[in-house]
Amino acid sequence: MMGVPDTATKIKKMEIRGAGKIAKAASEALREEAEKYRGKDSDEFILYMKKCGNILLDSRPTAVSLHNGIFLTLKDMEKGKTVPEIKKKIVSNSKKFVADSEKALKKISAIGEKLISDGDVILTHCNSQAALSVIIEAHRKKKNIKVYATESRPWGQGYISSAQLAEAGVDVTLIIDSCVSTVMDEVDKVFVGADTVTVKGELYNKIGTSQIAAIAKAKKKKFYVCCETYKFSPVFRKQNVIVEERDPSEITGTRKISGKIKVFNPVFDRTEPKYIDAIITEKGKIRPTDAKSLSVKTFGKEKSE
Ligand code: RI2
Repeated sequence: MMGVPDTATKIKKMEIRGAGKIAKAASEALREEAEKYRGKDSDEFILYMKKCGNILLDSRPTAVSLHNGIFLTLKDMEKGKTVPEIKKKIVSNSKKFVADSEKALKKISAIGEKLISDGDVILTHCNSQAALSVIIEAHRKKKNIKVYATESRPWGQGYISSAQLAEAGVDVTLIIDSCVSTVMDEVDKVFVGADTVTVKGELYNKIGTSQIAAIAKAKKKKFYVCCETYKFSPVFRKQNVIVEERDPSEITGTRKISGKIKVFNPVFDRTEPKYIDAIITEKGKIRPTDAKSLSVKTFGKEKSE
């Protein structure tokens, strides 16, 4: 069990990573923090939990899953009149959020695998549990598929994806990110995850995703996004999505470079809706143009407009 500060540090350092995993870890940390709270004053408790939520929120700025996970865990806590009542609400919200996330992944895999045909060559980028669950489900359904997994520099999440796919028995080939164009002629479909989907249907996902989408479009290949609805973003409707930039050393590693050279290390990029064929969620397969109505259904009109 980890408290809020430990969880926030682990998320910041990428020891816990992936849009879904950070949201679940944040929700569980809030639950733990609530359970161990010993004070008696309900107003102080609410303030304390909000502070905890903000600490977690600051750990990574781009994935709206983190915001939504925290929001849904602390939702309606003010309705509790006493500390035990507030605790009960937070604990049940958190359990529901984590259970719903797991159920959502199962539904996404069932919906998404139908888009995969026997003999398909698939490309995936970075490490998305939602995208991998779809691919692995297709394999489980005995579809003969081949997967290219990009290395996903600088963190190399493609090594995790390749290992997970190989472990599941999928025929997987690891490629460097700049090999995407080379293999795209052979690829039939691209499946990626999401850190944030805006109400305009734009996708924010691992750096390099937009290049892959553009190459897929140019070569008339399908491009699918797999994500739970808590990655849809009512909060970013007015403000722009903040794209996280991380330390240059993540790119340069141990190489010595001149101090005159600047290094730019954005973690995510924006893929325009026109490149996306469909977004696969637990509520069904939608077009990017339907992102707003799904957001309204999920988070309410007021938040999503
Ligand atoms: P799931 C990851 O971010 C990748 O961008 C991945 O596509 C996305 O989260 C969604 O992952 P990072 O934490 O929630 O590796 O589908 O920077 O697992």
